[in-house]
Amino acid sequence: MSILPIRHYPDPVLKLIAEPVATVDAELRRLAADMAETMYAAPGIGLAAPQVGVSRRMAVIDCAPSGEPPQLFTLINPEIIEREGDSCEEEGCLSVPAYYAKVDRSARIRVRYLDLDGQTRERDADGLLAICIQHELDHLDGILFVDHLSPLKKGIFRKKYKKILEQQREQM
Ligand code: K1U
Ligand code: ZN
Repeated sequence: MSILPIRHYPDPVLKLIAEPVATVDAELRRLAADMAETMYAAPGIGLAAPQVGVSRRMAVIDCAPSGEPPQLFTLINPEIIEREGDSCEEEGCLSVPAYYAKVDRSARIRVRYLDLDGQTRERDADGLLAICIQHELDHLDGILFVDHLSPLKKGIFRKKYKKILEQQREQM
């Protein structure tokens, strides 16, 4: 398995609408394993294929609390088929380092997806898992969490992020 480089905003691959997966095969399973390794190494609780430069509709998630056994969840061609309630929690993104903001999401969702055997499955989610699924599905549609901010907050984000990138360049 390999740790893949994570693409950062404003990389254009993060703005693309990802292509549906046609076949769940060994090459896709290998990509899923590499994405999981990359997510755990980051560390993060989710990772979508466009974040490693692959514009395909697949994401990995593990929201297990630290110290508990891993609960790796791989979603291929996921779609949210039911939504209920509202939530507004702070989010981060491995493609937008060192920036965090509260985002409005649905509180409870039902997601339909293919698993790594190509079987169609459905799963209900709430709490952090529901938020993470919505965040990862946004990545598959070229949407970053900062795209949910008001124009005022997005302007503040752009200025802060420019400074974060400048500081990172100085440290290199
Ligand atoms: O998709 C991503 O960019 C991953 C992102 C997922 C996410 C985080 C928070 C709310 C919604 C979605 C992350 O994993 S950011 C890092 C993070 O949350 C984390 C890192 C270490 C320990 C625990 C959490
Ligand atoms: Zn993200």
